[in-house]
Amino acid sequence: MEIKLMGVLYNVLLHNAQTIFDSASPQAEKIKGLTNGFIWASSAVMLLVVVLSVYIPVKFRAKTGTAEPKQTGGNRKLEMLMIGIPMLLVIGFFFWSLSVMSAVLPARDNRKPDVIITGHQWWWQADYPAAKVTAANEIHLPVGRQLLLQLNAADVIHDWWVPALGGKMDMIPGVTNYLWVTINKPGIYEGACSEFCGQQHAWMRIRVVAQQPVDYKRWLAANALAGKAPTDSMAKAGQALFVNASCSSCHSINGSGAKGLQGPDLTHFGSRTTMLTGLMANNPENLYRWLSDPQKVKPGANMPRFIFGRDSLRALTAYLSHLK
Ligand code: HEC
Ligand SMILES: [Cu+2]
Repeated sequence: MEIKLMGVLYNVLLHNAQTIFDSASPQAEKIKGLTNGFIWASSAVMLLVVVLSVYIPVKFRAKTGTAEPKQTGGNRKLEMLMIGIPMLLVIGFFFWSLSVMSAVLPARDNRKPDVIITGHQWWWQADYPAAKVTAANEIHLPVGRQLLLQLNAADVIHDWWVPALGGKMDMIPGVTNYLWVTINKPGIYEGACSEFCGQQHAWMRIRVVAQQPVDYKRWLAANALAGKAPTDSMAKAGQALFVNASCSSCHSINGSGAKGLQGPDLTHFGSRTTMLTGLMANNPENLYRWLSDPQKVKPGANMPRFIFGRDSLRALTAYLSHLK
Protein backbone atom coordinates (compact mmCIF):
# COMPACT_ATOMS: atom_id res chain seq x y z
CA MET A 1 0.00 0.00 0.00
CA GLU A 2 2.65 2.50 1.10
CA ILE A 3 4.92 1.47 -1.72
CA LYS A 4 2.06 1.90 -4.16
CA LEU A 5 1.34 5.36 -2.78
CA MET A 6 5.00 6.31 -3.12
CA GLY A 7 4.89 5.05 -6.69
CA VAL A 8 1.92 7.24 -7.46
CA LEU A 9 3.58 10.24 -5.82
CA TYR A 10 6.78 9.58 -7.75
CA ASN A 11 4.83 9.39 -10.96
CA VAL A 12 2.97 12.59 -10.29
CA LEU A 13 5.96 14.51 -9.00
CA LEU A 14 8.67 13.34 -11.34
CA HIS A 15 7.29 11.66 -14.42
CA ASN A 16 4.00 13.08 -15.58
CA ALA A 17 4.59 16.44 -14.02
CA GLN A 18 4.97 19.50 -16.18
CA THR A 19 8.19 20.79 -14.69
CA ILE A 20 11.01 23.07 -15.71
CA PHE A 21 13.42 20.67 -13.99
CA ASP A 22 12.87 18.13 -16.75
CA SER A 23 14.10 20.41 -19.50
CA ALA A 24 14.11 19.25 -23.12
CA SER A 25 15.41 22.38 -24.84
CA PRO A 26 18.42 24.69 -24.46
CA GLN A 27 16.01 27.54 -23.62
CA ALA A 28 14.44 25.54 -20.76
CA GLU A 29 17.94 24.51 -19.63
CA LYS A 30 18.92 28.17 -19.16
CA ILE A 31 15.73 28.92 -17.24
CA LYS A 32 16.33 25.86 -15.08
CA GLY A 33 19.88 27.04 -14.30
CA LEU A 34 18.63 30.46 -13.19
CA THR A 35 15.84 28.92 -11.11
CA ASN A 36 18.30 26.60 -9.40
CA GLY A 37 20.55 29.60 -8.69
CA PHE A 38 17.65 31.44 -7.05
CA ILE A 39 16.68 28.40 -5.01
CA TRP A 40 20.22 27.78 -3.72
CA ALA A 41 20.95 31.44 -2.94
CA SER A 42 17.64 32.06 -1.19
CA SER A 43 17.96 28.78 0.74
CA ALA A 44 21.43 29.80 1.94
CA VAL A 45 20.15 33.21 3.07
CA MET A 46 17.19 31.62 4.82
CA LEU A 47 19.37 29.06 6.56
CA LEU A 48 21.70 31.80 7.80
CA VAL A 49 18.77 33.86 9.13
CA VAL A 50 17.16 30.86 10.85
CA VAL A 51 20.43 29.74 12.46
CA LEU A 52 21.24 33.24 13.69
CA SER A 53 17.76 33.85 15.03
CA VAL A 54 17.98 30.69 17.12
CA TYR A 55 21.66 30.99 18.11
CA ILE A 56 21.70 34.65 19.19
CA PRO A 57 18.76 34.59 21.68
CA VAL A 58 20.09 31.38 23.22
CA LYS A 59 23.70 32.48 23.43
CA PHE A 60 23.00 36.02 24.71
CA ARG A 61 19.98 35.34 26.91
CA ALA A 62 19.78 37.07 30.29
CA LYS A 63 21.48 35.09 33.03
CA THR A 64 20.44 35.52 36.64
CA GLY A 65 22.78 37.65 38.64
CA THR A 66 24.47 39.42 35.73
CA ALA A 67 24.15 43.11 35.10
CA GLU A 68 22.87 44.66 31.88
CA PRO A 69 25.64 44.30 29.26
CA LYS A 70 27.40 47.27 27.74
CA GLN A 71 25.11 49.04 25.27
CA THR A 72 26.49 49.90 21.83
CA GLY A 73 25.03 51.86 18.95
CA GLY A 74 25.80 51.11 15.32
CA ASN A 75 28.58 49.08 13.71
CA ARG A 76 29.71 50.39 10.38
CA LYS A 77 31.50 47.21 9.24
CA LEU A 78 28.54 44.99 10.07
CA GLU A 79 26.07 47.34 8.43
CA MET A 80 28.12 47.51 5.24
CA LEU A 81 28.15 43.74 5.13
CA MET A 82 24.42 43.49 5.79
CA ILE A 83 23.61 45.92 3.00
CA GLY A 84 26.46 44.94 0.70
CA ILE A 85 25.88 41.17 0.52
CA PRO A 86 22.18 41.34 -0.42
CA MET A 87 22.98 44.13 -2.88
CA LEU A 88 25.68 42.02 -4.56
CA LEU A 89 23.23 39.09 -4.74
CA VAL A 90 20.54 41.25 -6.33
CA ILE A 91 22.99 42.77 -8.84
CA GLY A 92 24.38 39.33 -9.68
CA PHE A 93 20.93 37.87 -10.28
CA PHE A 94 19.91 40.94 -12.29
CA PHE A 95 22.71 40.36 -14.82
CA TRP A 96 22.23 36.59 -14.78
CA SER A 97 18.52 37.13 -15.56
CA LEU A 98 19.40 39.52 -18.39
CA SER A 99 21.74 36.98 -19.94
CA VAL A 100 19.11 34.21 -19.68
CA MET A 101 16.49 36.50 -21.20
CA SER A 102 18.66 37.39 -24.16
CA ALA A 103 19.54 33.72 -24.72
CA VAL A 104 15.91 32.61 -24.50
CA LEU A 105 14.44 35.52 -26.46
CA PRO A 106 17.05 36.61 -29.03
CA ALA A 107 16.21 39.28 -31.63
CA ARG A 108 13.80 38.14 -34.32
CA ASP A 109 15.44 40.08 -37.19
CA ASN A 110 12.52 39.81 -39.63
CA ARG A 111 12.53 36.06 -39.45
CA LYS A 112 9.14 34.61 -40.37
CA PRO A 113 7.48 32.43 -37.73
CA ASP A 114 7.51 28.66 -38.26
CA VAL A 115 4.17 28.27 -36.54
CA ILE A 116 1.45 30.74 -35.58
CA ILE A 117 -0.39 29.58 -32.49
CA THR A 118 -3.64 31.28 -31.56
CA GLY A 119 -5.39 30.82 -28.23
CA HIS A 120 -9.19 30.59 -28.31
CA GLN A 121 -11.70 29.94 -25.52
CA TRP A 122 -10.80 27.01 -25.03
CA TRP A 123 -8.68 25.51 -27.73
CA TRP A 124 -5.51 26.08 -29.76
CA GLN A 125 -5.20 26.87 -33.42
CA ALA A 126 -1.89 26.13 -35.15
CA ASP A 127 -1.09 27.59 -38.57
CA TYR A 128 2.02 26.57 -40.50
CA PRO A 129 2.36 29.47 -42.96
CA ALA A 130 5.06 28.01 -45.22
CA ALA A 131 3.13 24.77 -45.78
CA LYS A 132 -0.29 26.50 -45.72
CA VAL A 133 -1.52 24.02 -43.13
CA THR A 134 -4.00 24.73 -40.35
CA ALA A 135 -4.32 22.29 -37.48
CA ALA A 136 -5.74 22.42 -33.99
CA ASN A 137 -5.08 21.35 -30.42
CA GLU A 138 -2.21 18.89 -30.93
CA ILE A 139 0.75 20.94 -32.01
CA HIS A 140 3.34 19.13 -34.09
CA LEU A 141 6.88 20.54 -34.14
CA PRO A 142 10.18 19.21 -35.50
CA VAL A 143 13.13 18.52 -33.17
CA GLY A 144 16.69 19.80 -33.53
CA ARG A 145 15.93 23.16 -35.10
CA GLN A 146 15.48 26.60 -33.58
CA LEU A 147 11.81 27.41 -34.14
CA LEU A 148 10.08 30.74 -33.92
CA LEU A 149 6.53 30.56 -32.54
CA GLN A 150 4.20 33.48 -33.10
CA LEU A 151 1.61 33.74 -30.34
CA ASN A 152 -1.77 35.45 -30.68
CA ALA A 153 -5.15 35.44 -28.97
CA ALA A 154 -8.54 35.46 -30.64
CA ASP A 155 -10.69 36.57 -27.72
CA VAL A 156 -9.22 37.07 -24.25
CA ILE A 157 -5.71 36.79 -22.80
CA HIS A 158 -4.28 33.28 -22.85
CA ASP A 159 -0.74 32.19 -22.01
CA TRP A 160 1.49 29.64 -23.66
CA TRP A 161 3.61 27.51 -21.34
CA VAL A 162 5.15 24.12 -21.93
CA PRO A 163 7.62 24.01 -19.02
CA ALA A 164 9.96 21.39 -20.50
CA LEU A 165 10.38 23.50 -23.62
CA GLY A 166 11.24 26.80 -21.97
CA GLY A 167 9.69 30.23 -21.91
CA LYS A 168 6.19 31.21 -20.92
CA MET A 169 4.52 33.89 -22.98
CA ASP A 170 1.22 35.76 -22.82
CA MET A 171 -1.11 35.71 -25.81
CA ILE A 172 -2.90 39.05 -25.91
CA PRO A 173 -5.70 40.12 -28.28
CA GLY A 174 -4.35 42.67 -30.73
CA VAL A 175 -0.72 42.02 -29.77
CA THR A 176 1.72 39.62 -31.41
CA ASN A 177 4.28 37.92 -29.19
CA TYR A 178 7.07 35.56 -30.16
CA LEU A 179 8.88 32.71 -28.48
CA TRP A 180 11.92 30.68 -29.54
CA VAL A 181 12.10 26.99 -28.93
CA THR A 182 14.56 24.27 -29.88
CA ILE A 183 13.38 20.79 -28.94
CA ASN A 184 16.10 18.26 -28.14
CA LYS A 185 14.28 14.98 -28.53
CA PRO A 186 11.05 13.58 -29.95
CA GLY A 187 8.16 13.00 -27.56
CA ILE A 188 4.97 14.45 -26.17
CA TYR A 189 5.38 17.62 -24.16
CA GLU A 190 2.48 18.86 -22.09
CA GLY A 191 1.59 22.27 -20.85
CA ALA A 192 -1.44 24.36 -20.09
CA CYS A 193 -2.87 27.78 -20.68
CA SER A 194 -1.35 29.80 -17.83
CA GLU A 195 -3.57 32.88 -17.74
CA PHE A 196 -7.08 32.52 -16.40
CA CYS A 197 -9.30 32.77 -19.48
CA GLY A 198 -12.77 31.73 -18.38
CA GLN A 199 -14.82 28.74 -17.33
CA GLN A 200 -12.81 26.03 -19.10
CA HIS A 201 -9.36 27.54 -18.52
CA ALA A 202 -8.29 24.48 -16.52
CA TRP A 203 -9.07 22.29 -19.53
CA MET A 204 -7.08 24.31 -21.99
CA ARG A 205 -4.18 21.90 -22.05
CA ILE A 206 -1.30 22.03 -24.48
CA ARG A 207 0.05 18.95 -26.20
CA VAL A 208 3.18 19.38 -28.30
CA VAL A 209 4.07 16.41 -30.47
CA ALA A 210 7.81 16.73 -31.19
CA GLN A 211 8.90 14.66 -34.16
CA GLN A 212 12.04 13.81 -36.11
CA PRO A 213 12.26 16.10 -39.16
CA VAL A 214 11.24 13.30 -41.57
CA ASP A 215 8.18 12.35 -39.52
CA TYR A 216 7.27 16.00 -39.14
CA LYS A 217 7.52 16.54 -42.91
CA ARG A 218 5.29 13.54 -43.48
CA TRP A 219 2.74 14.86 -40.97
CA LEU A 220 2.80 18.30 -42.61
CA ALA A 221 2.33 16.82 -46.09
CA ALA A 222 -0.58 14.68 -44.90
CA ASN A 223 -2.18 17.70 -43.24
CA ALA A 224 -1.86 19.82 -46.36
CA LEU A 225 -4.25 17.42 -48.11
CA ALA A 226 -8.00 17.94 -48.15
CA GLY A 227 -10.13 15.93 -45.71
CA LYS A 228 -10.74 12.37 -46.90
CA ALA A 229 -14.00 12.04 -48.81
CA PRO A 230 -16.29 9.52 -47.10
CA THR A 231 -16.76 6.18 -48.84
CA ASP A 232 -19.37 4.26 -46.82
CA SER A 233 -22.98 5.39 -46.65
CA MET A 234 -22.89 6.11 -42.90
CA ALA A 235 -19.98 8.54 -43.20
CA LYS A 236 -21.55 10.06 -46.30
CA ALA A 237 -24.73 10.77 -44.35
CA GLY A 238 -22.50 12.29 -41.64
CA GLN A 239 -20.89 14.63 -44.12
CA ALA A 240 -24.27 15.81 -45.41
CA LEU A 241 -25.40 16.44 -41.82
CA PHE A 242 -22.19 18.30 -41.06
CA VAL A 243 -22.91 20.77 -43.83
CA ASN A 244 -26.68 21.01 -43.25
CA ALA A 245 -26.68 21.19 -39.46
CA SER A 246 -24.50 24.32 -39.60
CA CYS A 247 -21.44 22.63 -38.11
CA SER A 248 -19.72 24.13 -41.14
CA SER A 249 -20.43 27.66 -39.94
CA CYS A 250 -17.98 27.14 -37.06
CA HIS A 251 -15.63 24.40 -38.30
CA SER A 252 -13.44 23.98 -41.38
CA ILE A 253 -12.91 20.74 -43.20
CA ASN A 254 -10.63 21.33 -46.16
CA GLY A 255 -12.22 20.19 -49.40
CA SER A 256 -15.75 19.73 -48.00
CA GLY A 257 -16.80 23.35 -48.32
CA ALA A 258 -16.90 23.83 -44.53
CA LYS A 259 -14.97 27.02 -43.80
CA GLY A 260 -16.06 28.11 -40.31
CA LEU A 261 -13.44 29.67 -38.03
CA GLN A 262 -15.12 29.70 -34.60
CA GLY A 263 -14.12 26.19 -33.67
CA PRO A 264 -11.12 23.90 -34.22
CA ASP A 265 -10.24 22.83 -37.76
CA LEU A 266 -11.50 19.27 -38.22
CA THR A 267 -9.84 18.37 -41.56
CA HIS A 268 -7.72 15.67 -39.91
CA PHE A 269 -9.64 15.36 -36.65
CA GLY A 270 -9.45 11.54 -36.72
CA SER A 271 -5.64 11.62 -36.56
CA ARG A 272 -5.59 13.37 -33.17
CA THR A 273 -5.14 11.23 -30.09
CA THR A 274 -7.03 13.55 -27.74
CA MET A 275 -10.15 15.68 -27.96
CA LEU A 276 -11.15 19.02 -26.52
CA THR A 277 -7.63 20.16 -25.55
CA GLY A 278 -6.75 17.06 -23.63
CA LEU A 279 -10.06 16.57 -21.83
CA MET A 280 -10.45 13.02 -23.17
CA ALA A 281 -9.06 10.45 -25.58
CA ASN A 282 -10.22 10.80 -29.16
CA ASN A 283 -12.38 7.75 -29.81
CA PRO A 284 -15.85 7.21 -31.27
CA GLU A 285 -17.50 6.77 -27.83
CA ASN A 286 -16.20 10.10 -26.53
CA LEU A 287 -16.98 11.84 -29.80
CA TYR A 288 -20.55 10.51 -29.66
CA ARG A 289 -20.88 11.80 -26.09
CA TRP A 290 -19.54 15.22 -27.07
CA LEU A 291 -21.89 15.57 -30.04
CA SER A 292 -24.94 14.47 -28.02
CA ASP A 293 -24.41 17.19 -25.42
CA PRO A 294 -21.34 19.44 -25.58
CA GLN A 295 -22.41 21.41 -22.50
CA LYS A 296 -22.48 18.30 -20.36
CA VAL A 297 -19.00 17.21 -21.46
CA LYS A 298 -17.28 20.61 -21.35
CA PRO A 299 -19.64 23.13 -19.67
CA GLY A 300 -19.35 26.60 -21.12
CA ALA A 301 -17.69 25.44 -24.36
CA ASN A 302 -18.63 27.65 -27.29
CA MET A 303 -20.48 24.91 -29.13
CA PRO A 304 -24.25 24.69 -28.89
CA ARG A 305 -26.22 21.53 -28.25
CA PHE A 306 -27.92 20.10 -31.30
CA ILE A 307 -30.91 17.82 -30.95
CA PHE A 308 -29.90 14.76 -32.93
CA GLY A 309 -31.35 11.28 -33.07
CA ARG A 310 -29.06 8.30 -32.58
CA ASP A 311 -28.66 7.66 -36.29
CA SER A 312 -27.53 11.22 -36.92
CA LEU A 313 -25.06 11.04 -34.03
CA ARG A 314 -23.67 7.75 -35.36
CA ALA A 315 -23.34 9.20 -38.85
CA LEU A 316 -21.52 12.32 -37.65
CA THR A 317 -19.25 10.20 -35.47
CA ALA A 318 -18.42 7.92 -38.40
CA TYR A 319 -17.67 10.87 -40.67
CA LEU A 320 -15.46 12.76 -38.20
CA SER A 321 -13.51 9.69 -37.01
CA HIS A 322 -12.63 8.72 -40.56
CA LEU A 323 -10.98 12.12 -41.18
CA LYS A 324 -7.46 10.82 -40.52
C1 HEC B 1 -21.15 28.06 -32.68
C2 HEC B 1 -19.99 27.38 -33.22
C3 HEC B 1 -20.00 25.88 -33.34
C4 HEC B 1 -20.90 25.07 -34.00
C5 HEC B 1 -22.17 25.48 -34.72
C6 HEC B 1 -20.36 23.73 -33.89
N1 HEC B 1 -19.19 23.72 -33.17
FE1 HEC B 1 -18.03 22.13 -32.80
N2 HEC B 1 -16.81 23.26 -31.62
C7 HEC B 1 -16.94 24.61 -31.46
C8 HEC B 1 -15.93 25.05 -30.51
C9 HEC B 1 -15.71 26.47 -30.03
C10 HEC B 1 -15.20 23.90 -30.13
C11 HEC B 1 -14.05 23.83 -29.13
C12 HEC B 1 -14.59 23.53 -27.78
C13 HEC B 1 -13.54 23.48 -26.70
O1 HEC B 1 -12.65 22.64 -26.77
O2 HEC B 1 -13.64 24.29 -25.76
C14 HEC B 1 -15.76 22.79 -30.87
C15 HEC B 1 -15.28 21.49 -30.79
C16 HEC B 1 -15.72 20.48 -31.64
C17 HEC B 1 -15.08 19.19 -31.73
C18 HEC B 1 -13.83 18.74 -30.99
C19 HEC B 1 -12.62 19.20 -31.73
C20 HEC B 1 -11.30 18.87 -31.05
O3 HEC B 1 -10.28 19.05 -31.67
O4 HEC B 1 -11.30 18.47 -29.90
C21 HEC B 1 -15.80 18.45 -32.64
C22 HEC B 1 -15.50 17.06 -33.11
C23 HEC B 1 -16.89 19.29 -33.10
N3 HEC B 1 -16.80 20.52 -32.45
C24 HEC B 1 -17.87 18.91 -34.00
C25 HEC B 1 -18.98 19.68 -34.34
C26 HEC B 1 -20.11 19.20 -35.10
C27 HEC B 1 -20.25 17.80 -35.67
C28 HEC B 1 -20.98 20.24 -35.21
C29 HEC B 1 -22.36 20.23 -35.86
C30 HEC B 1 -23.30 19.30 -35.34
C31 HEC B 1 -20.39 21.37 -34.53
N4 HEC B 1 -19.19 21.00 -34.01
C32 HEC B 1 -20.97 22.63 -34.44
C33 HEC B 1 -17.85 25.44 -32.06
C34 HEC B 1 -18.93 25.02 -32.81
CU1 LIG C 1 -6.58 30.15 -22.11
